[in-house]
Amino acid sequence: MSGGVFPRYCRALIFDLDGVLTDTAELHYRAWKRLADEIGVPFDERVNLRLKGVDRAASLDIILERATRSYSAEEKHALTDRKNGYYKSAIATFGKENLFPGVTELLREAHAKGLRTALASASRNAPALLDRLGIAEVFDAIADPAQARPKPSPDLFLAAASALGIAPQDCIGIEDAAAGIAAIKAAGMAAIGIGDPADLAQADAVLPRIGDLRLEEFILQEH
Ligand code: B16
Ligand code: MG
Repeated sequence: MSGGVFPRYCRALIFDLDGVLTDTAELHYRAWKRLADEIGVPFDERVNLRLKGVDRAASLDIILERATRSYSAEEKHALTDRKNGYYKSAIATFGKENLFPGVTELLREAHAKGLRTALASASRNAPALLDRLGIAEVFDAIADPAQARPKPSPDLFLAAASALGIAPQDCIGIEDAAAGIAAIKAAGMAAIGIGDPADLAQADAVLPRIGDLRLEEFILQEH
């Protein structure tokens, strides 16, 4: 455990969804890529890194930075709807088997250790996705992205901690996106990044996969 950064007695884990619990980050990318190709705007994995954890409207604005013309609010609305349709078709067949390896065990172990768990996803599709993944009942709280400023604002993580009734400094946030790690740090929590340390420099620890997370390395029990 890295001294001083992680809470001495952690009480809650606050999870991002896309890219942390399941591989929808790739499906968001493919849906945006399809849309960008259709409207002739260059878009690649590098630009996509900036979209991770960022809400739908702001993601489109980032993609349209490379457009050769401007788009009206109505056109943008139609484009985000189109992308969301592609994304929803992609997750229509999702089930428990789409959870990343180790997620079920991690959530079970967290509860066995007396930790509370919450979700801080920017995705409006999160509740439907949790249902499909069979873990909707597992979370003690789910922050509502409609009531929060988008990441890197701390709002989603603060709302999750507040719904749990736990102080932010007693929580650990888990994220795959640079914007999400920034949100966790802005909320005053310790941050575990999932992915490449080069992309998640602000995280307090980075693991390649959620299945590599060993709670005992971060959590001390009170007795
Ligand atoms: P939706 P997370 C985020 O989810 C995704 O990382 C991001 O790519 C997506 O644009 C955003 O949700 C909004 O999703 O279009 O479904 O509302 O990583 O915060 O769980
Ligand atoms: Mg994510």
